[in-house]
Amino acid sequence: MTTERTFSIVKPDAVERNLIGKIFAMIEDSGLRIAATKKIHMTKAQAEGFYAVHKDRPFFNDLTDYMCSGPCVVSVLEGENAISRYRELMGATNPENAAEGTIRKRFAKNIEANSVHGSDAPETAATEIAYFFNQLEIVG
Ligand code: IDP
Repeated sequence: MTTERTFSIVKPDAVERNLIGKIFAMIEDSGLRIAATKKIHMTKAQAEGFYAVHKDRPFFNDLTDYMCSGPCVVSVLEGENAISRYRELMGATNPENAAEGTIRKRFAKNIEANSVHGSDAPETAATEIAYFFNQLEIVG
């Protein structure tokens, strides 16, 4: 059994539609714990830094515009196998392919405005958590 931390964003499309509580309820009902959370409004530069891995993709400019188009909620989630469990709870990137019962199936508007982000591996989780939180803000 491995207790892991993963990084989550409730993206601007979901915050705008007042869905923070419903998404947090799905996270907590899945057994994951919220170890840190805050509402922020990213700058374009912060969004570009966060998604730097996608800088050569055709959707990079639109994606980073969207991520700074309104506030979002960044969180650290904790639990056994938190990274893969949260990816499963989120559902596929494109909501048309997301399974029933997932956050994206329930709430995502389209492949870009897909309501949530979750880290895809331990290394990215560590980098993404450190991008937005310092150690004192995380209470497991
Ligand atoms: P993930 O969020 O499911 O891990 P990634 O492939 O890492 O998916 O893409 C990061 C984000 O970029 C997606 O969540 C989505 O917001 C956006 N994105 C991915 N593919 C496309 C696309 O083809 N068009 C527009 N936006 C996209």
